[in-house]
Amino acid sequence: MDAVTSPTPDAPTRTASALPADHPLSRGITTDAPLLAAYRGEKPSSRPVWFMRQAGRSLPEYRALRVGVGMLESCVRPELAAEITLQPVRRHGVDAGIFFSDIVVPLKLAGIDVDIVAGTGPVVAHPIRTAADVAALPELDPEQLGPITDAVRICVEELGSTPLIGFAGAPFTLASYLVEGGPSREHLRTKALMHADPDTWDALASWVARTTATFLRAQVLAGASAAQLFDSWAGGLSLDNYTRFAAPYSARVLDAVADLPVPRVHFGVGTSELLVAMKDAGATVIGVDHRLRLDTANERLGGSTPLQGNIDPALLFAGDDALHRHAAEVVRQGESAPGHVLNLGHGVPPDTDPEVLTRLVAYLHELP
Ligand code: 1CP
Repeated sequence: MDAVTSPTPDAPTRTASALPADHPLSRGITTDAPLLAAYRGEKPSSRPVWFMRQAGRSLPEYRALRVGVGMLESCVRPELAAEITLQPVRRHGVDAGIFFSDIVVPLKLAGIDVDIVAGTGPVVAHPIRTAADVAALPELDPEQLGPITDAVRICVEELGSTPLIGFAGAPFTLASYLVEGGPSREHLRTKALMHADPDTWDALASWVARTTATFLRAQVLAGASAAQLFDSWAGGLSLDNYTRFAAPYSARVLDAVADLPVPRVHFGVGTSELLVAMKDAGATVIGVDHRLRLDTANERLGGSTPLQGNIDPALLFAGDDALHRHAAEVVRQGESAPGHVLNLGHGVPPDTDPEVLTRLVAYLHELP
């Protein structure tokens, strides 16, 4: 194999030929950003940090913009979605923007009757539970993603050398909302469907994989410099069930951007036993939640995969001394991996004091 033209999964190529000429990576604007260097397993010029759910309710400027505007409505107004994406970058000085949208946005744009209900999360009007329900699902046409690609273009123009991370929800997590009809703790109906009617599960997970892959690829082509797949609820599956019913469909989504020279980050909650399978699905970076030490995660992954994570979000409420001590320990454990991007073990809780986050970023940037 020719090492230049055939990148290994751990080392995305730095050539940007598969991207449009005006993409930040084609223009070399974000190529050497600390985030991307760490994602490639190289030594970054400074320690990169960003936070999952850094945009949103912890920021008063977000709450002000959202007055009278529904969550999904805000995602399809390009100027608004771009402004919300930029708010935490300006305020905290983080090393990446995460595109402001939601994992259910491509479902909504495809024509599914889904809404995000304040205080609850995504709610699906007509849950998808039978072969007939699945057969009636509408195909997403990339043309329907105009508001998304417009918003991404505004974001990358404003972000300059700070990379934008595009994202999508993984098929298992998204299918769980479709089958359950809303947020669920145990995903009982979803897991029952897999075993009771594997053909219908295959058709549903295949539809979700196509739809969410279209959403992810559109963001990367429009200017995102990295892609993250969120399989938030995969930790509810055993390794056997994950490998059989979830990983093949996540692999299709990651494969949909594998020809593009962007890192592919794969994250889930409670996925300590699934990390190797999540990497084998085609990820180049693994996001680790706060339940597993990063040095242990690195060992499980064979020491060849850059990691992202995993400050416990609860420590954001423990005072700066305890938080910074914990963060320094996470940094130390992350040093075992070929590359490390600081993040939380899950999203920023809505009632977090944003100044705690700003001080945490400054502390991490100053740490020797
Ligand atoms: O800064 C950012 O990260 C903003 C972009 C973003 C992302 C990456 C949002 C905006 N949502 C997501 C991903 C997302 N959405 C995930 C994966 C990440 C995770 O595990 O946190 C999931 C599971 C969802 C589904 C969802 N949307 C929930 C969870 C519900 C549950 O099942 O517990 C919720 C509460 C939402 C609404 C939502 N999405 C985003 C925001 C800012 C909000 C809150 C809406 C509001 O302001 O009222």
